[in-house]
Amino acid sequence: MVNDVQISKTLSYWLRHRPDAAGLELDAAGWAPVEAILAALAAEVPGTDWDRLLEVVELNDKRRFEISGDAQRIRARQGHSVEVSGDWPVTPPPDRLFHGTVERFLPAILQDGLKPMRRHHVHLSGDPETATRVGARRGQPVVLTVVAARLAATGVEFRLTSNGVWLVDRVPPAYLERA
Ligand code: HQG
Repeated sequence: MVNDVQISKTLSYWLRHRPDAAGLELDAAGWAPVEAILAALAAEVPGTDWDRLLEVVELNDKRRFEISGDAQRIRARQGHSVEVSGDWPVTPPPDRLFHGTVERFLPAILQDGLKPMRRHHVHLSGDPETATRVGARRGQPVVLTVVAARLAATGVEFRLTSNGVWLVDRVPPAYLERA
């Protein structure tokens, strides 16, 4: 039996990185037709239907996916490597935001700042606990504080997704402190 996490990973892969792998095309804002996703999922995981998809989307630990109001379309809320025009609102950040990483990346980060790497944006968390969990995906977590309000005052745009992730193009080293 394929579990929800496996289905979620498959959806992330298609909706963030490789829509072509499922024969899908995303629109400019990252939406794919639910019908096409269901057809692709059913080919991968026999028996996956609308109810199962809804369960995976609704029970998802990080609310990674969003279904449109008319239930016709689905998209990943963030994390894309394919070109999508994020339409999250520019939002004034709090004084401080947090980024979880690991020690081995620190020399490069302190020299070049935080870069989006393979994604579209640098992902920041609103609290250090969440950032700790993000860093822990790669090893012993290290949490960096981003002096966000001061960076925003220089004209850098911060966007807030509907599941509470802060997105920014990059963070220069002068705006980073070790938490
Ligand atoms: C690091 C997951 C060297 C950065 C998580 C990170 C999050 C640099 C890695 C979301 C660097 C990129 C995002 C530089 C940044 N030199 N390394 N200049 N700048 N890095 O996965 O923030 O489960 O793209 O510290 O929970 O780890 O996918 O970003 O370690 O919310 O929904 O390069 O992804 O959510 O890694 O994670 P990622 P992230 P999901």
